Amino acid sequence: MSAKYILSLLIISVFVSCNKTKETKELAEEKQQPNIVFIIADDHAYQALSAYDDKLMQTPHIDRLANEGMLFKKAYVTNSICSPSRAVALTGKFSHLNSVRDNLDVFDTAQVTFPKLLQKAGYETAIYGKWHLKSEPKGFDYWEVLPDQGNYYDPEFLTAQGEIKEQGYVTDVITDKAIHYLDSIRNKEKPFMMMYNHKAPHRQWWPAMEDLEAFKDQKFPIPASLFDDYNTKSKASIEAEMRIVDHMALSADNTITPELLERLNYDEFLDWYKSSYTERFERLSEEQQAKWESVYGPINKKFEQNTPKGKALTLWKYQRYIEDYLGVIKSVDRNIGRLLDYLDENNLTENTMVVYTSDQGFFLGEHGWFDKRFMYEESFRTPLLIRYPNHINAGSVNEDLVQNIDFAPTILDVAGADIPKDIQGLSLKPLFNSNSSEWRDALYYHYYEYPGIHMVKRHYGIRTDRYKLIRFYYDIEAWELYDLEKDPQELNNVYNNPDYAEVQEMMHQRLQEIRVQYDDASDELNQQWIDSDIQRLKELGWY
Ligand code: SGN
Ligand code: CA
Repeated sequence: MSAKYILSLLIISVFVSCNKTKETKELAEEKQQPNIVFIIADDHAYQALSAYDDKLMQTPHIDRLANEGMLFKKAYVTNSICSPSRAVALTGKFSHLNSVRDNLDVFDTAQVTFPKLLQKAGYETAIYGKWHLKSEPKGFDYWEVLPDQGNYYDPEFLTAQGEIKEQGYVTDVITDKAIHYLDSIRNKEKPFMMMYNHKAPHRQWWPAMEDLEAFKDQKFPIPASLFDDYNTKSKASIEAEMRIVDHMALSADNTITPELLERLNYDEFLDWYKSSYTERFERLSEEQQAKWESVYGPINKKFEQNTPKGKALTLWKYQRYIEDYLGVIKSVDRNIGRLLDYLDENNLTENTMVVYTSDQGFFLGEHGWFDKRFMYEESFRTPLLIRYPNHINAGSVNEDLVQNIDFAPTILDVAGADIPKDIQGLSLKPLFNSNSSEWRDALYYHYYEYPGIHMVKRHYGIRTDRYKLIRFYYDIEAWELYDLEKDPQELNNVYNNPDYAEVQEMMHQRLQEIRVQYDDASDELNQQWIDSDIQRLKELGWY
């Protein structure tokens, strides 16, 4: 054997073995199922998340997910209210198919959910924080969830072993639990999927002690539509009970003490709010109460000396509202930072997809409102940030129409699990590399909780990239059409405007198609929902 021959054999074998190592590594990487941290905040408006908009506050820790991953600019929900939205996230199906159309419905845990499918695919699953689906969580190896809406201070948790009460501020406590799971509970041989769901920033907005003064006296920009008179809209807007000036409680929401309100002969429209304020206050320790009074005492004093009326009251309440709402988000941001630091310090960042979203958006004074429920942008749209190193380029932005029905299929896809055929959402994975040219061109929406708190009428509708068509029904029959390009604030309903005749016809057609596509086109079934909802309200004595 010549030296030349031996040398070439050597080179070939080195090349082959290198290639083999590469192949095995690639295969292993391919097979390696990523961990998933799925974060759903409650009522977090994109207007209060600086990756979207920094006019109100900075959220540097949440922003990390956009800086190191992808910011979805057109993410929406199917039904802008808590329990329905969570049921959509778990199932990938619209409300009429997943058993939860409003906050009174009980989630049917016998149905297929993405956590159950992940368990079958070899994952360990856990959930900490807000659940709000009434039935006991299923499909989770570990769970500790807030009963119903939960409490901000010293919150109770439901666990497989029964109810427990913790000390501390809810956002810190949920994060402690999540980190404890990652550190000491989970099976480190398995990939994990952890839902880490915040109560914050849900009403009533009680910030952590350290954030009580975070936004004190900061002047916030006034939304252009704070004094909207809804003159082109249907009466669904005027009849909704969510105007800051008329329906936000001075006590429970704006921290004016019930004693002061009584002294001022101020007739709070619901006595429940006063007792709710007092009950919450009594949950605080003496030390916390003293701190609370040191911050809110002077605010009460000023209010007494110079009680705002009329337009000044709207502006005063708006200011108080935003101060506390943002204060509550400060703690969410800080705690997301803690969790991301934990992932960094424990070598988990690289192989973990982190998703941050909210159960829906929120009105921060737009149209004079707080709360959500409407198909208007501030409530329909929701934040969505996804970091997935090596799969999503840092700092990317997506502008496709995505929706919370897409969470379940995306997570299953990323985990390498099969996506059931009856899931209605789409995996977002193809969007991770680019804005896909083949993507849906419209979103469907359906809201049901009426009559109910905030009195937002039942409605459904469709949104394309440019237009939105809404039908309000039940004790009203009204259509609204918006040109979102010309009127992004939705102040000018152009339904029946001759200039939009063709658009209107096209949108009616698209709406009918999308109702058929998502299996929600039966007026008969819709009437049955109404009848059973009203029957339930009567049984509860609420109607
Ligand atoms: C509570 C709030 C409402 C809110 C619902 C539903 N009132 O009832 O303002 O719309 O929850 O919110 S409160 O004074 O009790 O806070 S959801 O996010 O759970 O759907
Ligand atoms: Ca919510």
